[in-house]
Amino acid sequence: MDRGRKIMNSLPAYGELVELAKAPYDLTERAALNPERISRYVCRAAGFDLLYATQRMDDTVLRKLQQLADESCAVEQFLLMKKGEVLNRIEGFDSENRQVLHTATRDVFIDKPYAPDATGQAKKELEKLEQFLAELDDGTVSNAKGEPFTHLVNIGIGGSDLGPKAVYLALEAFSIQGRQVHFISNVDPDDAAGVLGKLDLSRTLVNVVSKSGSTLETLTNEEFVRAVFKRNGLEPHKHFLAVTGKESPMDNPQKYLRSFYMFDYIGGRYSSTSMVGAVMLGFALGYEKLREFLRGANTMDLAAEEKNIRGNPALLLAMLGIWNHNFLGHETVAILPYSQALIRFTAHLQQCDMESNGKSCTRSGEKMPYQSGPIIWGEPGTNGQHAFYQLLHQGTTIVPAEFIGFRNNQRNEDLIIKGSSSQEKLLANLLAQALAMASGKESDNPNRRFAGNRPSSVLIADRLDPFTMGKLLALYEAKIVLQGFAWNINSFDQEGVQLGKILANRLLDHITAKSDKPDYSGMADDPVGWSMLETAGVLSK
Ligand code: G6Q
Repeated sequence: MDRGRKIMNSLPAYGELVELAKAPYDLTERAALNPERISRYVCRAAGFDLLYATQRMDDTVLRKLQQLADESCAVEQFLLMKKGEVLNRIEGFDSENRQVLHTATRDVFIDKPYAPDATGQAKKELEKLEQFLAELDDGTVSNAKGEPFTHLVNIGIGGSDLGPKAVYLALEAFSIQGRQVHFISNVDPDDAAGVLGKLDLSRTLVNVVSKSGSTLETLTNEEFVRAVFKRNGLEPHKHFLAVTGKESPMDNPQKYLRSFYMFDYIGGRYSSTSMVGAVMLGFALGYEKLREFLRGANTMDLAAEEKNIRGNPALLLAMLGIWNHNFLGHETVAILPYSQALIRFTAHLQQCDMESNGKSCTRSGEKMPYQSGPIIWGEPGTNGQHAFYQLLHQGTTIVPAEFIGFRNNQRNEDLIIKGSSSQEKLLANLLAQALAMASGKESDNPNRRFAGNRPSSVLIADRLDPFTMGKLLALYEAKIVLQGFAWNINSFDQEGVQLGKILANRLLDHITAKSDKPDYSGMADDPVGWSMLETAGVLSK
């Protein structure tokens, strides 16, 4: 089988899309957004409605996007990924060289998982977690006074923080009464002190999460928090949990109340459904709701195998994103959830998308001849409406938007004020924004003129519960990797992050006088002008 790996602009559909992009569908024409168009361009799958009539496309563009997806074998490669193909590689160059199996962590409830070994390992960890959660519930595990643990502090950074935090906040409404999770990620001592200062430490678990077990911020914060526990007369090994890779420097069960593992083939930013997210989420929600969340992710992983772009929301979002970015030339994407619970979801996607697809070479090491990942940003609506939406409507830069909304609220508490509930107000605002961006508004007054033709998609589900959140997370993960396959890039490494880490460590060695001068080996001399910083006194206390 042709497994893709072709440069996207060499595919036949590419040139045709370039031509079509010269005159994209005009959403500002009278009746351009008619009921027929709106009902024609809805993708209904896995409990989501994805409305995309407000994109600048028509059937011809859609057919060509389908062709581009087919020619790049995006879905086939997604399936190969799930089955354990080594995809984390740049051919002919020194690079990572691994399977990419985050989907295996949620294949745990199906009879014939795609990657049985990886799913077997995930199951084992999940069983350990189920047991631990049961012991917390029945009091077998408790604090020194026999009281239950009520708080959990999660220490981790990047992929070991952003996804878990986004998912926890999304589902906090479903927490077991009396349990709360808190997060420390930055190596800023005020972050840690601020979080700890609010807690009864005697009833607090600390979950240290680091796949490598060697991340400076996380290890520093772990020591910091251990010192505070000791100062308060508490024994850290009776409060601290570890989630790490086997044989990492943190793989030392004596130091921890429990140790859980995640595996090499799960990338940090895709790790929310591994123990990285599961330990924290299981504590907060309980095992059954954790299962629902994983089941949701699995449901979307299956839906993302559909080859028809009209029936696969992840593929549709991916290809519409490519249309807007590569062909219509829009450089950023705003992800705008109309749900306060999704307050950190865009931040998580910022990492997942930009770290995955912010690449400049193809999987054969050639310089990218077209744009790879866009800049991702956004905030929940309606707050964003009172901040940056001015630019979305009238700015000189066009920003395609992805709106996310829910028909029902999470907490079953709402009030009709002036004829509508708050939830209805939220949804009405979301839809109004998408329509206004698309249609625009003519006026003789240039200051009141809205050019329109600002594309968006609207993703709607019934309610943000654990099952739906699992689906939403997996939908975006699949969108990101499908785009990466179409662009023919390695979406699973992050060399760009490593350089800064190395330099910071060398600089710290210098500051702590372990070396006379910063070590610039392998780099241009004094690449960031540290000697200048020193002369200017920036590095001294
Ligand atoms: C994600 C990245 C990165 C990583 C952090 C934390 O894909 O690899 O964000 O998650 O650097 O790494 P550790 O989990 O190893 O501490």
